[in-house]
Amino acid sequence: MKHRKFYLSLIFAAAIAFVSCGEKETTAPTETAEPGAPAAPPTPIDQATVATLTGKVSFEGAKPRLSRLMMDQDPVCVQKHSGPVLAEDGAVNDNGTLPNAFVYVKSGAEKYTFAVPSTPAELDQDGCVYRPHVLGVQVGQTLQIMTKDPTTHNIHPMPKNNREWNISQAPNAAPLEQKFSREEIMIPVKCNQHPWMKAYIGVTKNPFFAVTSSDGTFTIKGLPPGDYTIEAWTATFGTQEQKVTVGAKESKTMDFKFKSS
Ligand SMILES: [Cu+2]
Repeated sequence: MKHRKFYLSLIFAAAIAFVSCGEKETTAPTETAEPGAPAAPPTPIDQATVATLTGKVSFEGAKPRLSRLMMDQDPVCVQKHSGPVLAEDGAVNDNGTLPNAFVYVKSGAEKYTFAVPSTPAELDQDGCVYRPHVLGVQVGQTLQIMTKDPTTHNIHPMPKNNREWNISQAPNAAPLEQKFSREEIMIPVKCNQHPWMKAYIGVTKNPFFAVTSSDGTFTIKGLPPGDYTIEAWTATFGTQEQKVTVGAKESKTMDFKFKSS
């Protein structure tokens, strides 16, 4: 009987050790654009003819109740905030518009090849939340991930169309640099250490995207004259698309209206 108890407790201890290990880290060598494929030169675009698209993403109906992010398991995260922190998915701005809508050219720009921006897109971790909550990068563009927190994060994008990876980042560690090789709307990002941490990355082949902020507006500049399908993506209220034709030097507006489901 004594032996049995001993073995049972051994199994129990092993199980605990297994669980506390959590998800294993996968190493992620930086991806280049398309493996083996030479990068095509960018299509020349006459900047004197480009158009601008601006608009607003609004919301109609009852605002969802936002859940509180429970950070208690890591006191360091709690200490960085002066009060409760609410989830960002489903948030509605005071003026009835939506923040964190990803508005982008879904089709119409395929005939162009665009230069990959030399400046990296940035994803920060501050107070154990991702900043920004929603961001866009171009295929092949460097995404730089920083931390301001005195705790270890484990950044874990969960793509369907790109390669999945997760990497730990200790306090004061140098920024991580990663690239995505295929377009994907949207890649959810979690943290394996802090289950409430959430972000979304839109990976596009063109530079025509914007994220709405506290006023719900967006601006997409530099559009060559032509026909486009524009999509507005939201984490909570679905997606909508609209078609637009822009002429040379034209400034057009396009508004999206989402409703409570
Ligand atoms: Cu974290």
